[in-house]
Amino acid sequence: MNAEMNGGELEGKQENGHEKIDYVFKVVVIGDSAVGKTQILSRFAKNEFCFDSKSTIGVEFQTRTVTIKGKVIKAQIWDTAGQERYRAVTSAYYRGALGAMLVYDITKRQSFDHVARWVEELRAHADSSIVIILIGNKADLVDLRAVPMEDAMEFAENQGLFFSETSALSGDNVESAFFKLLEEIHSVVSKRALDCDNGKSNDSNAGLPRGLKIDVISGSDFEVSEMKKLSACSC
Ligand SMILES: Nc1nc2c(ncn2[C@@H]2O[C@H](COP(=O)(O)OP(=O)(O)O)[C@@H](O)[C@H]2O)c(=O)[nH]1
Ligand SMILES: [Mg+2]
Repeated sequence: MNAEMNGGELEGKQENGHEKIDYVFKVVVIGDSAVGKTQILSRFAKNEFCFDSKSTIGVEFQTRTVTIKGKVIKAQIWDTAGQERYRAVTSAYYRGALGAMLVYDITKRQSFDHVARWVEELRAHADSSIVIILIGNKADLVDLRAVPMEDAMEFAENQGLFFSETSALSGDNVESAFFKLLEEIHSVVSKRALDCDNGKSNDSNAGLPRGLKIDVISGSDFEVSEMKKLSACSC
């Protein structure tokens, strides 16, 4: 599996006998405990949401295969699985990650105040070319909002992060946020491959997303009564 990570191209390789995977992208989901990381992940990977999600022990990942610009990409999305509670997320967790989803809860100011710390953690442990998207989750809880969207947008802009508000509960923007992240990773990986082809592989900065345009995904109006759309979940 390790050989498949880091955006390694798997030309001609068949998965499950029929599916050809071009790339495997490792993505990590981080942020304070109880902001909805596990639910965002299950919404994207399985289209599920569980009200009584319990934090599990150990690190886990889920996968979903998508097509971006004609390439079949297997997103391998890692969940801190409760380790974040004890600020015990190990550097191994970040190793090989090409993207990060940094989640806070729009109803918990503290979870947003801690976002800067999580960015520092990423800068310290992850690859410098990692693509980061800041996510304000639980956007369905409009009456409990404690973090104005403008504050988060400003922070994201200053730090060079993408930004979106999501609701794992209704599913709003979860898909688009992951696609944004995966598309950007794909651009970085393609550029890196191009630079190598052009003989720039000796440049230690090759492939870095320098001047990455901040493209803030605007929040949309959320429909709260989306429960009927939820599928039965197995956890
Ligand atoms: N209303 C609402 N609740 C959510 C949402 N996402 C997660 N939750 C709830 O928040 C709690 C923590 O979610 P969880 O995914 O376990 O958080 P984690 O610790 O960051 O992985 C659970 O009770 C979830 O049901 C959301 O988008 N909207
Ligand atoms: Mg969790």
